[in-house]
Amino acid sequence: MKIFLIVISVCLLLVNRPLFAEQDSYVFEFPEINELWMRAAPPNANMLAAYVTIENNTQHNLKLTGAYAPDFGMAEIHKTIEEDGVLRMREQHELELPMQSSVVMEPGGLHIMLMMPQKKFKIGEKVRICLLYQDQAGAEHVQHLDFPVMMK
Ligand SMILES: [Cu+2]
Repeated sequence: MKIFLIVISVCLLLVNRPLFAEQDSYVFEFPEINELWMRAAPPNANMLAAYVTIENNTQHNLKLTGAYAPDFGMAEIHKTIEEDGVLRMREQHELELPMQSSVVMEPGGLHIMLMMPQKKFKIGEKVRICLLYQDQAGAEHVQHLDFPVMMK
């Protein structure tokens, strides 16, 4: 009888473990990435721009908090805004990316501004750009992406 009870409790432990794990753990998922490209520029250009569509198809709210590109001295998320007929660029330190929403970066609007290139880029080549996110718990997540250099 004693052994039988032990067997039952061991079975319950085995059955319960994955159930508890599923309830307690939070699995981070990156948003879906589409339409990513970096605009080809003359070899002497010291500022380049990259564009991407970020779709948060997950069930968690996210924030886009920045970008990092190893081939550049600086990378920032910018928004082009027209003020009194003048186009200005504003750094976006935090872009809300609520669940089931998307952020579209395209020429004339949001973009990844890449400054101080450390090398020259050819059309067709790929450039590593990493996007930085913050989840609801405040944890940082880095998404490593390769942007093709294109002339559009
Ligand atoms: Cu800019």
